[in-house]
Amino acid sequence: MTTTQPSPTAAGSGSSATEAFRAARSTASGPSGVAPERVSAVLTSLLAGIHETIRSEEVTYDEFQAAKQFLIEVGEGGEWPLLLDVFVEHVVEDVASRTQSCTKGSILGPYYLPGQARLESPATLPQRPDEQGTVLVFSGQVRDTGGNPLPGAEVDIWQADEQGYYSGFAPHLPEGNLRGVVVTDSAGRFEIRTIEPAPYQIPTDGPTGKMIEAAGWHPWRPAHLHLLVSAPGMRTITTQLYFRGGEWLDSDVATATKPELILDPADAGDGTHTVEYDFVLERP
Ligand code: MBD
Ligand code: FE
Repeated sequence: MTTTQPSPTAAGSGSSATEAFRAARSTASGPSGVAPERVSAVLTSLLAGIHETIRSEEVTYDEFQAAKQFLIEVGEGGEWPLLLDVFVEHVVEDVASRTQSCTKGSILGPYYLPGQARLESPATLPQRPDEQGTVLVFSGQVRDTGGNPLPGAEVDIWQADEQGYYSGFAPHLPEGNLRGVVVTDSAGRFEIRTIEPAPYQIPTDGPTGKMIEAAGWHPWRPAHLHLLVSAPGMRTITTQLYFRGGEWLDSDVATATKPELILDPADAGDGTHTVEYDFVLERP
């Protein structure tokens, strides 16, 4: 790949995700404490899995110390959100989705930033005057499980640009670029004008990237749009949408694709792509 832009350094992306996570966490109204029985049950099971791996793989002292060094570097590099979201979150989402009958979900990932520009539909996502990439007009409707449209629903969308970089996590991009909260109209409909993102590469110069390379894996996610779709009284959907025929669709490093979440944009005849996708929200 030839590019005139700086490469996605670990310092510019993965580590900023630690600050974003801390900021979100400090305002979250999560559980204040977890019962000791629960802590004990989960920890016992987690440790049993690690112990069993050491026995079955006959892990050596050298390998144990290398693992310790790696974990220290993940923390120092601020890459815990990146590492956990790429390799663990998809299973948490899978378990959470067992009780859902709304539009399929996917992982949140490390690059969500709250408080973006609120835009009436039809909307154009904030972008640079010379934003590169195929124009995509993404429209649809937000409904409840009874088929009733949800006016005033929020479609919070964020995505990488045509080089695979996220604003807020790549120093050369303006704040809020390709991020926005689009509000559905009186018919529950939204229309969002944006560009098609590029696939995302995990920064190769940080501990997560180095681990992937050491294992001989690839560091790519297929091109995707991130979405949080919400309405008063409804369960918020966290999901992602992908593109038919896109590279890495069948080998996402984050294991976060689902067949129901693949868009198939059509050419409008002028090089612009259009696509429709509807969201169904359910009550909590
Ligand atoms: C991403 O863009 C992403 O969506 C996830 C889940 C992990 C790393 C980068
Ligand atoms: Fe992403």
